[in-house]
Amino acid sequence: KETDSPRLRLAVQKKGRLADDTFDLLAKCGLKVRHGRSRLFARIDELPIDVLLVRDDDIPELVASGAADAGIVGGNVFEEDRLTRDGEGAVIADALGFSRCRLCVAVAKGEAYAGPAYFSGKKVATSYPGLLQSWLEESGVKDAQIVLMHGAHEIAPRLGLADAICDIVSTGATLDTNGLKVADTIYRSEALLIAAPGLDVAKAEMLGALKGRMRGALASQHA
Ligand code: PRT
Ligand code: ZN
Repeated sequence: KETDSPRLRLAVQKKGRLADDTFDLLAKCGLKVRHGRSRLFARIDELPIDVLLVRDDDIPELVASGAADAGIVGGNVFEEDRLTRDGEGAVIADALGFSRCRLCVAVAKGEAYAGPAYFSGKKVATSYPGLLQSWLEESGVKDAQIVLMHGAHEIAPRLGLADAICDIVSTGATLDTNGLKVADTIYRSEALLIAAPGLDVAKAEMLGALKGRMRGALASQHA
């Protein structure tokens, strides 16, 4: 029976910036995502794939744990998970080239910024403590304080919560409106196809087929 044949479970963002690009890519691959009654699952008929619709932040853990076999997630979210997790994480199957953005440290426009040493003794608000910490360490800054925030970082300096922020920048408009400027880029992000560690042969083959279609779709797009 059909129910016995294995299907690949792919975790994608349900709604948001990444979701739009992800559904576009699947469509260009000739894959129609058929939404059923469930708000959590959708189905692809052209390939044996079930789509799990979730918050982007949950994708690395779902894939690392094997609850999903694969996922599409921003490099920023994947890398932050990798730097802050205990135990084995998901692995990168491919870089997809869309949803590009930068993770930047930003300071007030009036500040003179000459390099990472600026952050010595400063407070930096972010929801990326792992990526920020590792950049500070690589840059030799030992006494900066990381203030964990889950949104609206750009107002932290005005509120006196922090001296600087570390957040995703795309056009730079958000920083500009809040009187901030990019000091340094600490990570360049694009969407990644990630996979559970130790996929069995059947699922690895399905993932390979999906990856092949994605490569084809992305190549014809850039041709
Ligand atoms: O609900 P859920 O948790 O799933 O979504 P989310 O709100 O956490 O994420 P979402 O949909 O905003 O972003 C998903 C992914 O898109 C991110 O993890 C990045 O990989 C990528 N991406 C690309 C961005 C941006 N561009 C972006 N501009 N993510 C966030 N932003 C935000 C940024 O945080 C800042 O507030 O946009 C603002 C800056 O944009 P500019 O254009 O003003 O510079
Ligand atoms: Zn999120």
